[in-house]
Amino acid sequence: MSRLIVISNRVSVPNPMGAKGAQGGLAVALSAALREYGGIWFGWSGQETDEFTGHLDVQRNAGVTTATIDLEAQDVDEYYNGYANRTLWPLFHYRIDLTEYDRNFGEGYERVNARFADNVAPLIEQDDLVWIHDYHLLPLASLLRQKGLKNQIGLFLHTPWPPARLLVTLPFHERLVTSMLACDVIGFQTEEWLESFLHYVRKELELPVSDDGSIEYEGRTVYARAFPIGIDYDDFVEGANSPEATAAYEKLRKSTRGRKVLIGVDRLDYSKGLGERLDSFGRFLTVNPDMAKDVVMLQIAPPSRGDVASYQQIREDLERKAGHINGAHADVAWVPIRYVNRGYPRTELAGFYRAADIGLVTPLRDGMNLVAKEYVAAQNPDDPGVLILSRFAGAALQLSDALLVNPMSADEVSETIKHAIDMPLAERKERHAALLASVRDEHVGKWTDDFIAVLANPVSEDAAPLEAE
Ligand code: ADQ
Repeated sequence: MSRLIVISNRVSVPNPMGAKGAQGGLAVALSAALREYGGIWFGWSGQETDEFTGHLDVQRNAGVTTATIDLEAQDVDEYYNGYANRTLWPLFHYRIDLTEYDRNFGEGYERVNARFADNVAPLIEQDDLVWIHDYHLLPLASLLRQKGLKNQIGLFLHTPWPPARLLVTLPFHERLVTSMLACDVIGFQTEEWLESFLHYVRKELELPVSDDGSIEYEGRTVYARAFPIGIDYDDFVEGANSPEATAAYEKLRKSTRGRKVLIGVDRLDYSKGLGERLDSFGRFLTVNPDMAKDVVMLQIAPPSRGDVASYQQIREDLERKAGHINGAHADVAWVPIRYVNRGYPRTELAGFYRAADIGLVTPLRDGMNLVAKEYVAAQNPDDPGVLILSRFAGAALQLSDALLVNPMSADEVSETIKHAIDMPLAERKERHAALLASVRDEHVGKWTDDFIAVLANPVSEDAAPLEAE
């Protein structure tokens, strides 16, 4: 059997003690695949070094081998904070207003991808399957090919793929996308992002794309497909029933004193629609003064990418907005928004989800969104909460039994909150049962298996052909 080489910007080292909940669902699933196939997980350590040496820190923990490199401060600035998070991330989330085009970022991105290629290539053996992750490493496959690698190489993009009209604002966009075609398999979260990618390939690169999503390029076939990611369902449900989750559940229920609880859980990122969400809740309070004091919103938003100015800005904006709404509506015994800037262990988070009557997941654009799936998995099936989900999250394609909303419309979201509060138990149970079946069946272990199966044999009959436009 082939080994598996996973390459991603950061590497999640499994806890040697095998502590539950220490890794997120994606990391757990990739670790499980690495245990099954053997192989290595390669990436950046997260550490900086004065001078890049390519020194590999190789570790083996809980049956998984990881190999990491340190990067120079300039690399981190130009590649990670720069091209990845100030150019590609906003562009891929349709925010050309926030996208920065700086030639140094582009050079840093190519330099670090070349450093990845130089240092991972010697670790790759003849029959290994190579699985590259995300927007940080789009050109890596082509750099590995330049070194003579003939292995099967797959790339999975966790973000959306933007419409061609936006992507063409990126200098050297053809070169970037063409470099991705050095892969054998390119995976997207949903059919929507896949179609968008294929449209770009047809229109801008003028390459033939067949009905099954395969692209002919330089005498090779590149196979593009959607692989919707899921959560580690069994593990999450187990966590939701743990004593830690029960304690968190009780803490939140007790402190909210029988009020309806709305919950939002997101990395502090402009793509998550946090400002629009607070505005929508503010609108709800204004339009429904009779109900206002019977609801509380808990927004958990741990800071991320704090070195990037747009993230510092959104943090300030949200603090101001939450303060403003609370100032306008609170009284001595009740504050409508609890706004918390920290992370919680997964079990505790599961208890909070379960205690919440409404899950508010309203990103402006999201590759998939796992919080929506976690909220569904954490509910009590006999008395489940209601999921309000942005139609612009990839997850909306699978979770169509949620209350789907346009997160840009405060009126629509406010009305939907009222609808969710009034929803009878029978309808809540019916919707939840349908959502739960999808979350349970499309779990993250299935996602790794599906991707690896197609990577190992892209043209097999199992590789369900898809409809292209
Ligand atoms: P993210 O943008 O990070 O992921 P998401 O899919 O929602 O978004 O995953 C966030 C994860 O972080 C969830 O597992 C959530 O529980 C956890 N988390 C958030 N806040 C937390 C807190 N306060 N404490 C602890 N944990 C917290 C990217 C893409 C998504 C895609 C995923 C996976 O942007 O679209 O779904 O990758 O492919």
